[in-house]
Amino acid sequence: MVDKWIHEKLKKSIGIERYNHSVGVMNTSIELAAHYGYPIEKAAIAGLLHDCGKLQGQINLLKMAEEFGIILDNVMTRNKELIHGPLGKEIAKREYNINDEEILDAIRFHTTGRKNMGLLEKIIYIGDLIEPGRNFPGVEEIRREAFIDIDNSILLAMDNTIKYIIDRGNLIHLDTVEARNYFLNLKNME
Ligand code: DGI
Ligand code: FE
Ligand code: FE
Repeated sequence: MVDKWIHEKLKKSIGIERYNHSVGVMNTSIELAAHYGYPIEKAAIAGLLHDCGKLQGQINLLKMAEEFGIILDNVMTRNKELIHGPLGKEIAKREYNINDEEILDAIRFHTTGRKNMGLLEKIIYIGDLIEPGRNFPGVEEIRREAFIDIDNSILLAMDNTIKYIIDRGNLIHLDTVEARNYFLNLKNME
């Protein structure tokens, strides 16, 4: 479904393990898109490319972000694993010729989420966490809920992630906080 050159280029640039995870996210995103009525092809490309910013080897993420004109806030500067979202958006544009804003936003916000997320952003956010290769305490419940109530599954996933971040003594990104508040408010308005 996605052009072969994209698969080959991605495999080289992020490594086989991360590539296999990305194929898992692509397949789960296709299932979610079919379930919730989102264009399958767009979900497939976004799922496959969501981690295209996770380049292998020793690279200076800060320098690369600066070269791409990405403004990093202090949480991103201090938690470098958060940079691959915004970096991935730029790489998808420049190296994989993606121009679709929904796909680019889904890549950009797949790690933190954000308030008012669109359907593709939700599909990729949750697809990333429940693809078949994922195995963490609580994943089964989130997997089930993803096909029942995607908003509630994201809330469960965010609570899980935020607890994990706190346990490790790390900073919580403001987009993550705003996203959780957004989904919690949605639920309480029902
Ligand atoms: O790239 P993946 O490993 O497939 O998954 P990801 O992009 O969802 O997450 C990468 C890491 O980012 C994961 O360990 C959780 C972490 N993370 C998510 N939100 C935040 C965060 N880390 C910090 N410090 N703050 C956040 O708000
Ligand atoms: Fe990621
Ligand atoms: Fe991922």
